[in-house]
Amino acid sequence: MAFRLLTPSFSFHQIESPQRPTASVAGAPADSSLVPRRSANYKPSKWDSNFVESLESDYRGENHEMYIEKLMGDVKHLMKEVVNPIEKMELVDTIQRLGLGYLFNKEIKEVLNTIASSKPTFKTKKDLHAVALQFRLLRQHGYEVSPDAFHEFKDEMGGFKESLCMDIKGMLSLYEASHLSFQGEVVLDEAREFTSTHLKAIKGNIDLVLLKKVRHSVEIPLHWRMLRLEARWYIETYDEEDGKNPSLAELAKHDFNSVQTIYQRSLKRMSRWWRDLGLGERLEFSRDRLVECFLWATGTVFDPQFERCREVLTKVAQLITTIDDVYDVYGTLEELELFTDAVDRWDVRAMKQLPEYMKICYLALYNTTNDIAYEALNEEGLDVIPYLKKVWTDLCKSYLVEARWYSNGYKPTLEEYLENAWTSISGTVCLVHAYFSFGQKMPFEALNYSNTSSLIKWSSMIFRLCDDLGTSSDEVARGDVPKSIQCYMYEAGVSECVARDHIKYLIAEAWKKMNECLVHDTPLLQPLINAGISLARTAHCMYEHGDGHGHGFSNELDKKRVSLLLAEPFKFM
Ligand code: 0FV
Ligand code: MN
Ligand code: MN
Ligand code: MN
Ligand code: MN
Repeated sequence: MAFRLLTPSFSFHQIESPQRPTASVAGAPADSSLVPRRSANYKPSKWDSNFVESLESDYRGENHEMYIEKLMGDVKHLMKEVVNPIEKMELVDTIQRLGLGYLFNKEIKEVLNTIASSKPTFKTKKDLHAVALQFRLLRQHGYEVSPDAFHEFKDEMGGFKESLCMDIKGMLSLYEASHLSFQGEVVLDEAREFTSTHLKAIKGNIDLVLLKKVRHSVEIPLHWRMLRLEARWYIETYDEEDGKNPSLAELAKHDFNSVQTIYQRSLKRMSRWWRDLGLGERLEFSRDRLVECFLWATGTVFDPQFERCREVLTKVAQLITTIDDVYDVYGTLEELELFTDAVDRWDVRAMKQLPEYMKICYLALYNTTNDIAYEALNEEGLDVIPYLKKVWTDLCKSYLVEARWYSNGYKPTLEEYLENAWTSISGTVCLVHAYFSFGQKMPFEALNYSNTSSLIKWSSMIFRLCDDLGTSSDEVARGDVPKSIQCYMYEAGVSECVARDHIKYLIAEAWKKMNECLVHDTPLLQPLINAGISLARTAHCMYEHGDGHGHGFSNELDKKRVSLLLAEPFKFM
């Protein structure tokens, strides 16, 4: 594994006045207005800060909380009442899809323990939906479970039985289950191929709600979907189902609204933070994407109780966005060398060596990071500065590698590109900051566990590959290093279309490696594992219709999604 967060050295504390010949001799260019610079023509933010800061929801107060408590009691009762194992699993699945899983952790665990320890009956062994649902739920929750049961559904020739095509519910379950595969689980690769072909071919004349679910899933499978948006969609879909449970439907809407209130409160704070910082206005060439960054943060860590973590992620994502533009759009190579060196020194005196526009950027980074570290020290007694400094330094060094490649016209191989690009996408910066912001005292050494570093690496890889699919056309047109698609086109001599398919294949392979991280016996790391998976899911969502981040949701569909998530509560008659 190439990635290791080694215990950082404390050398920067000891060195009082480091000798940095490049920095002190070169200094800032005399007149930076004479330097030719690229432009990305980024549009201003789509979200007016007055609008954002005026968001106000009525869903708060004691009565509302008491009503939620009562509905929760109904649902717990329901979970006890249901005895049929298939119905039990369906109930768990529904609760999770409605976005309510976090309220019933204990009850869900009990159900899954029962399911995991009971032997399948003859009847359930033949029920594709039951077998697939059981596999998906158990694997998602980290139980050891084998996909061998799916061989039951094959014919003598070794393929899946054609008669399964009649069982659309079963096929849909198998399709969703196949996305939880590990490397080498061939039966699940075959299952994915088989089900997606048949599900895509469905024309209609089936139950309308089922058809809606099929269309939704073949677009993006459940396992790859950003949870909060999925909850919003599913709450609406569940309402149309014949067999819905009214208490569950009601609870889902009320809970969604109450979580939305928490998000709004945070978003307003973040909007003020960003406005007060004034960095977006000062650096006109850079993307002002605070609301989008908040969406990234919400996608990555959605649990209402992790408010601090979401706010840290929002700040970090906006700083990443700004600094990425410094490297990709505005900065000259000489300036970027200086900035990278300054971050590596992590010393406020390093500002002296920077041009004006970089000074403000550097100090914003330095102060914000130190504030985040202050909170971890104050709340959990953890000195996290060496870790935060390390991830920022690694990020800037990987940005610099790309800037040098661009400046030399160098075309890396796909492998060489990805070895750097999984760092330059910033997933490590996000996840390490998240790790120290869950409000628990997290052990430093756990960042080096092979499971943790693998999770961070493959989550970042998916993030990078999705980003390249969504953003590289504009980047290459503007002037940038070849991204994964272009690297593969040169290397394999294929068309863009073929290269894109190859990148999609790499995304699916990366998911397998990340799924392997689900099985672990360190409950303390569960929030980080959830965040890693959710970051990858959010990347799928942000780049589904192109560059959702850079273009700031100019697409109406994307814009509507933000509004549903952050601004529009469910209404009641
Ligand atoms: C960089 O986009 C950017 F702003 C990202 C990755 C979003 C920030 C969100 C989080 C950190 C969660 P761009 O496509 O310019 O990135 P590259 O690396 O391709 O320059
Ligand atoms: Mn779509
Ligand atoms: Mn960029
Ligand atoms: Mn970049
Ligand atoms: Mn990009």
